[in-house]
Amino acid sequence: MLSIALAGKPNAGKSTFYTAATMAEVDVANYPFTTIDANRGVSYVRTECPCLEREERCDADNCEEGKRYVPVELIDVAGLVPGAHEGKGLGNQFLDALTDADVIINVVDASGGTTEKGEPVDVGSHDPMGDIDFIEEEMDLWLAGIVERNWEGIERQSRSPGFDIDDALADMLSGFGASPTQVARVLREIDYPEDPIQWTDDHRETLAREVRERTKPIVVAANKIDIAPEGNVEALLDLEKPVVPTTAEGELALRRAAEGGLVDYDPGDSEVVIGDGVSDSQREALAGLAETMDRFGGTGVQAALDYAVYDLLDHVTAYPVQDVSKWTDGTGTVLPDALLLPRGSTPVDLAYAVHSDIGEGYLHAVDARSSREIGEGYELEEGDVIKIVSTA
Ligand SMILES: Nc1nc2c(ncn2[C@@H]2O[C@H](COP(=O)(O)OP(=O)(O)OP(=O)(O)O)[C@@H](O)[C@H]2O)c(=O)[nH]1
Ligand SMILES: [Mg+2]
Repeated sequence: MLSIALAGKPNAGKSTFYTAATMAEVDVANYPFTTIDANRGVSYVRTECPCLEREERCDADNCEEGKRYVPVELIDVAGLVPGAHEGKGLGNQFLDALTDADVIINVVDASGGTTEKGEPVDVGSHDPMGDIDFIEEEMDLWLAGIVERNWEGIERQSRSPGFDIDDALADMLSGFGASPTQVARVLREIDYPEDPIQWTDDHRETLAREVRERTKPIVVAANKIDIAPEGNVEALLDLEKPVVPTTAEGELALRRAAEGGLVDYDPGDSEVVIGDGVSDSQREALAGLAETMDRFGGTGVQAALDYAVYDLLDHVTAYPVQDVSKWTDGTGTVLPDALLLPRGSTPVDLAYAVHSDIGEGYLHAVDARSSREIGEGYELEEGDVIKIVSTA
């Protein structure tokens, strides 16, 4: 499963975002380092289900009237302060939790109500701009530290015959979640000595930064938009980086209200319908939230997750089925599964994603929309419904 990590300085709203997005109960409080051990859970990205093209909506668990929710892993980690890579705050314990992540959501307190160490201050008194860069820098230095610590091993290996620096680096960086292809691509773009003994700290830092950028891309969640000064949010949105405005607390309130039957709201909806059963104070709070959603097109929590997977990671959703006319599996369930694959993936990749046996026994694939056979080199598109024919 794809893995998304919530990183950021303490007290920015990571655990609130996590709770809203997974509906799992974790500690949330207005002081730094509430979270110590990382929380891991299942969340979802939202897309349009192909069942919208059919007469009836599908019966998949994760489809709500054509709003399709595709599972991803979400990790909520301890807050990060400047100097974390040297062990400040909770230090490396935090950073190691990012190893498994495919993409990072950097939760920033856009309200300016907390310092860079997460201590509460008056709203608007801390400039959130700096909180974006230091997170990237800490991640880069953390990886540079890992490279540095492993360097002696690389130097030792270089004395044996047949040593290849590219292979050795790919091997070392695979522990950080970097694929050999990603490492190879980085190495093609930077200048470095073949002999590891001639590498300087600069070489190692450049390598670390480039690998980090490619293997852990970042989208910023400009959080607490419900209380943030307008200028702060505007300045963050003006950055030449991906930034999604969010109110994690608002999303959490909506999901709880929807669970309690007080409102009509599905994650990612741009508006909320307030029901009759709410008290006056609930109505007031929800109306305030509805106004924030009006300004930003929703609470942004679902949008940030979707951006991470569909834009930054450039994934597509494919739907394997057995019956090309009914779009069902062997038990008659319509569109039972939705799988996320990197753009450029083929029907063979989809077969492997379903099961390695299905991949190994792959014979051919059929596009369920046209009932035509598609070639092995066909690149899957968002929403493709595919029948895999396999010996398995
Ligand atoms: N107004 C507002 N407050 C929020 C929002 N999101 C979180 N908060 C509040 O911010 C404080 C910190 O939230 P947490 O979710 O515990 O923050 P964290 O980033 O996990 O903090 P650490 O675990 O200490 O790193 C809590 O008081 C939350 O209620 C939001 O969107 N709007
Ligand atoms: Mg937390």
